[in-house]
Amino acid sequence: MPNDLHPAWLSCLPAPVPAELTTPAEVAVFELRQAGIDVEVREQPALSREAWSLQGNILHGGHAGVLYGAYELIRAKELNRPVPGGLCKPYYDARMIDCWDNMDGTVERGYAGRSLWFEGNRFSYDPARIRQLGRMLASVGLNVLCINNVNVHQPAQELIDGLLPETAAFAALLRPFGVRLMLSVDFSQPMQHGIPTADPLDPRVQAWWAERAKAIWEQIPDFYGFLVKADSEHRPGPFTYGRSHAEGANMLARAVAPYKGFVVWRAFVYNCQQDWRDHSVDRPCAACDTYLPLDGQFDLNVILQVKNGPYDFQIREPISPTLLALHKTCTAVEFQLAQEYTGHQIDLCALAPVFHEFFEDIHPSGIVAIAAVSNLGRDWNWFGHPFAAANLFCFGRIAWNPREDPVTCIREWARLSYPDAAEALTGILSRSRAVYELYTGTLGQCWMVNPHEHYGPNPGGYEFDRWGTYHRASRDAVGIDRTAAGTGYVSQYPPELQARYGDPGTCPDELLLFFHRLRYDFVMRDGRTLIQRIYDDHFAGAEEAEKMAEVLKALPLPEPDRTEALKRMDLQVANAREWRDVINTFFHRLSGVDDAHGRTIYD
Ligand code: GCV
Repeated sequence: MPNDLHPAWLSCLPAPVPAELTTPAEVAVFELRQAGIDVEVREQPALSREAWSLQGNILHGGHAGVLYGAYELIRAKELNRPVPGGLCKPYYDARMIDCWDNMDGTVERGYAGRSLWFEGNRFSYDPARIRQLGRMLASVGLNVLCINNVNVHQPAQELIDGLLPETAAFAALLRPFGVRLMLSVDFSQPMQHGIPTADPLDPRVQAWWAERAKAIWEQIPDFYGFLVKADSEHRPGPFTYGRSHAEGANMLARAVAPYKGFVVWRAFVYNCQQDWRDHSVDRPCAACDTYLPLDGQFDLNVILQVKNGPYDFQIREPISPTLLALHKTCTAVEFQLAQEYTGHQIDLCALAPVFHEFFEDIHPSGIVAIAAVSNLGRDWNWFGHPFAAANLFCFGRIAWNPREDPVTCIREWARLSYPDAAEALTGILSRSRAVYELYTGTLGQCWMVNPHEHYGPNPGGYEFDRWGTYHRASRDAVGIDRTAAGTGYVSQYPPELQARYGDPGTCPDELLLFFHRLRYDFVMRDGRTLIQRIYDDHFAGAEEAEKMAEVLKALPLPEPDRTEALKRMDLQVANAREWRDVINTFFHRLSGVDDAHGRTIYD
């Protein structure tokens, strides 16, 4: 395939970065030269590692800053816009991509083919493609890559053990791009080495991790640290030993502290064995209930990584209250670029508005780092859908500067990638999340999706299951009452948000059924009844998807991207119709209320 090694937004840099370049400064010089930009690169140890500034025709920068500056200069030239003045530096020190790659070559929730670096339970990759990946990440300012699934399956434990030399060789490929390696670790790993426990307070366990950390940093001096999914969806963790997550995380943090390493500890902890009959347990409450009592107990090199919303990457969720409630803990927000619940990289769903909305509800300084689950894979175009590349691009731009405008980011990506179709594509992509939301989960309804696979409609799919993900639709009403009179979830928010969300009169329409259980005859702000709004939104979403397909067909896109995009668009249109008809029929059968406009609802 023509694009094989090239992400479209870097097509102005046709030559691959040569293997003999080993530092960001060398890569910066090479990239500027091939872009025809006559600027001298001067690395300045006095500047912070990632900062840069352009003074006259000298690009000054810290160790990786010179490379970030070079890519910004190249973008400015391509987009015909000025280079930002003054000192430029990222808002967050850690801008991470978490890959859920398994060593057998599969990718959990991966929609872009198999793993880029694992196959047959070992490392297996084309070094040129990994260098290209490093370039792609650096070009949008991303600087940490976790290469293995948070669900650590054998033999991924070997990455910090028997396979450490191979892991180190892989890390070396990313180093010239300022990208640091992170690994997911299994909390119970010492038990595979003759230690009968993984209790974090046991000195043998502590010594085992300390020895591993020493071995890792000896071979990978810029290693970032460990990512940990503990006591979550059956993964081992400190709860087994009656220990808290602060005790578990701090044990690892102390092992990595001598090397200035970090422990990124995921807060995705909830009861995944819930009884659907039990209305007293409300899954979105779980993270705050677990971590608020521990606020202030985590070591400074522990970063508690919290998903952006309290559930699990649904098309629309309120900001996670955990991120607003913790004031003495370092936190990171985790987004998902892999489109698990947002269309599997078949349906268009540009996520930049999701990142942007998040920062409307939290001051960026409330968290210390930012992460996203990868949408990359071995497919010829890296992302399955050629336009899914926009999600990595925009994530990088917003991770660098959380105040970046989402449409500007999308437009930049479109202009760099498909200059002849840029404006129309910007229009389509900027609307795509809203359209996906209309035909799938409008008004904050979550989880009406096919179980396990998470593509396509199934309103009963999770309703009588153990995952704590219910809509509880009945003959008269739908949604969960999460006010003080209901599950009380809303009280986890600061007062201003409690007031906004707690009253159906002020709660944004997009979150209405997330916070409230409402009758179908509830009258919305726009005068329509709730049931009519559900019908209207699903009809509108499917119709917009059809219109998007028409616009797309007319765009002058290069091949093979055009064929791939149109093929996926056809699937999206079919998916949107399916969602429209299944959801509308579901509610019509329950409520018995006809559509006010007499459109077809299949009973
Ligand atoms: C890696 C969801 C996904 C799982 C994922 C989990 C997580 O439940 O469906 O595949 O596991 O989130 O974030 O840990």
